[in-house]
Amino acid sequence: RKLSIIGMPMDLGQMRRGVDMGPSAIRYAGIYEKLKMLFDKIHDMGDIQIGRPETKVDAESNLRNLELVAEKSELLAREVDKIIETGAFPLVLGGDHSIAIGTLAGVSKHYKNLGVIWYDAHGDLNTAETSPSGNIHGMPLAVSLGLGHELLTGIGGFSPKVKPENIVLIGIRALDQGEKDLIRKLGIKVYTMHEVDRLGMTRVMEETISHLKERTDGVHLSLDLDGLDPVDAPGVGTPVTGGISYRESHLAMEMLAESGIVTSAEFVEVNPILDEKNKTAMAAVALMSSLLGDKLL
Ligand code: DIR
Ligand code: MN
Ligand code: MN
Ligand code: MN
Repeated sequence: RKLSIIGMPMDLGQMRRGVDMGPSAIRYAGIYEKLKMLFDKIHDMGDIQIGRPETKVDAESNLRNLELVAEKSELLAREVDKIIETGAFPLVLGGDHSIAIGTLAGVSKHYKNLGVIWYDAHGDLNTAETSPSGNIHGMPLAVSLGLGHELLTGIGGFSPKVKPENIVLIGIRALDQGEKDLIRKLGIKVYTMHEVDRLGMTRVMEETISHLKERTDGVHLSLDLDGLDPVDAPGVGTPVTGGISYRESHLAMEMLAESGIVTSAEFVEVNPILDEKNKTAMAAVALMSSLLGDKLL
């Protein structure tokens, strides 16, 4: 079993600087030491080069940093694609959640029916038309469904990357009106915090796993640290109270590990500038190790 880690230090999908330091913060939190006993081989491929581009708002679409996000996502897609071709499990470190556009473009070409678990406070289902912010990190799941600016949906040379029935959202507690409409229209499976409270994480994950097992040939986990409660993950750009606890998140990761369905993952929105002593990156590393099979006994 092989693991390849790749950092995507991109903060262009939203307005708060510092999330570009996410990959460094996660490495500093001991990712290599925590994961090395779980794999025969770990290859840290380093970071995609983002540079220090100036923020530009696309005049026509009102999208912030559209061209840059598209260009850098194409680079990530290619690297993720290559990782899968070497037979390794790709683990992508963000960066804001716009990086999922590139990750999913790279992953999706290897599966006929890719499943996606979107673990997040937000739906990330906006398009330029519905977005209240113009921030691309609120759009990657819509883009992967083939909805949005063609510079983004066209990354990797094909679209869509995922079908609506193969998506499960977990931890949702902040949706814009356009996102609600889209969820209803496409019938996307969503476990909001209401369902997490009501059913408990065990049942949420049992249902998620059996739903995806039936219909997919690979599953990508896209975990936004703001899915967790800000008490457990304070270092994120858009915290929302009333989130999933650290313990519930561990349980979710352990159940995914047991199921064996997850074939790629990314951990995004870690912003060490906004954090308390790197707590959020440490939570990310702990969750990754549970996801990838770490057990106490
Ligand atoms: C909001 C916030 N829905 C937007 N999205 C965030 O800007 O589209 N996603 N924070 O993680
Ligand atoms: Mn390939
Ligand atoms: Mn997100
Ligand atoms: Mn979020």
